[in-house]
Amino acid sequence: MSVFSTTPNLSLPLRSNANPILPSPTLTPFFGSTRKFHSISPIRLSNQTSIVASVSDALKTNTLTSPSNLLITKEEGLVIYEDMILGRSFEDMCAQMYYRGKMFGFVHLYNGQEAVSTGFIKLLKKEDSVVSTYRDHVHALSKGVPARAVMSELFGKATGCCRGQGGSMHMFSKEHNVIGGFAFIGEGIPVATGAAFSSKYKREVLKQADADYVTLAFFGDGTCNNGQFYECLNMAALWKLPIVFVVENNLWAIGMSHLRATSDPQIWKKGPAFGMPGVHVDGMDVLKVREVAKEAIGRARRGEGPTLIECETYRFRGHSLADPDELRDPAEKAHYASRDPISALKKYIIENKLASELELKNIEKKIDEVIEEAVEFAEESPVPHRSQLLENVFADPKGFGIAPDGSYRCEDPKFTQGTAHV
Ligand SMILES: Cc1ncc(C[n+]2csc(CCOP(=O)(O)OP(=O)(O)O)c2C)c(N)n1
Ligand SMILES: [Mg+2]
Repeated sequence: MSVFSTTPNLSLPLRSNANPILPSPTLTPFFGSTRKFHSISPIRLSNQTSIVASVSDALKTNTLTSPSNLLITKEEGLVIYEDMILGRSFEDMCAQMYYRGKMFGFVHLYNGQEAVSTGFIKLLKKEDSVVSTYRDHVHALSKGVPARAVMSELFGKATGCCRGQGGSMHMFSKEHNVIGGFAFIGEGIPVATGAAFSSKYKREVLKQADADYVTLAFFGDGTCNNGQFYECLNMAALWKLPIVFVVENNLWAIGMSHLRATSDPQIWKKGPAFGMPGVHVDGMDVLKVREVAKEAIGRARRGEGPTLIECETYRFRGHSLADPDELRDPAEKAHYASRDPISALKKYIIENKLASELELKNIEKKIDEVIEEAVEFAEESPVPHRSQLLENVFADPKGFGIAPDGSYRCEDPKFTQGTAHV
């Protein structure tokens, strides 16, 4: 059963009452503290075929037709659980290390949003690419970058995945096809679109039959008010690129409520406007995320084009570790805390007897060790050599960073005093 039709069709989207984003007489907790959404009149239901469908309806059907009645196997459940625990524990350790002064600059944690990273990235092949934002540690971990390389990067050490030159907001790993965390919002979207273009070019122009690689572009709700988002939706739809645009709608852009910042809060609707499917999914439910992700990644891999997916999620901490998080309503925070995606998955696994409490405890223990080891590794690693400063800044640092005699100008004691002749 397809979660959404693959036939582009610009007719009015079919909406369902099961879709939690439908306007309702009482404000749904998802919409947080503003009242604006009340003013939008409900969209008429129709039987028209559409490129947008309710995920929860599709899942109901899926559950009924699946032979085991379960959405995942035991093995899949354990992989997903481990990845979500890894993301959460890693970020909790980051907070500790940040407040102990081990990291520099801004650090944005992902707690609460794990179902999105895990639900999507664990379905990818190694050759597939991921592009992230400044909230990127967990995307890198899900894609297989070792925790020690991410932690070391955060410590600014030479053994980090960017040799200490990127830091928290710029995770990158060529080996794992993590093609960047981006600090400027929206900046990663064109990069992801370019990666998807290169995959299509290799397959269709260079005739590399196995080049069916997919790119996932992750970004936030606030970023959807940025022009690069629209330009890239257009290009991706026009050229049928193998990309999935994954919006992590956590309701807030720093301290700006999504509802106050955008003319139409239903981001998924922007997909059909460009001729691609737009899907809305409960981003606190990893199994639902996984279902829509499977469909969208499959579509992209088959050459059927891009998809826009809006994941309704929530961050459990402030915008960054420098944010005291005093703006958001405590009732809203409590509501989402009660919908913790990790506890929900644990409940599903136990209730459906996919694994025992002990098996899950063992995973948690194993991850604790991984994180401890990552911190030790980062602590003991050397800082980068100063000469590394200019590497990857200029294609050819000679003439600027490198003096005619081949020495690095930054190693000249006068360089830091600002008196070197550069
Ligand atoms: C081009 C640009 N403009 C402004 C900023 C400042 N800024 C940093 S984070 C942020 C909010 C982004 O919110 P959202 O896209 O919802 O992501 P979230 O932090 O919620 O994950 C803004 C405006 C920026 N980083 N880049
Ligand atoms: Mg946001």
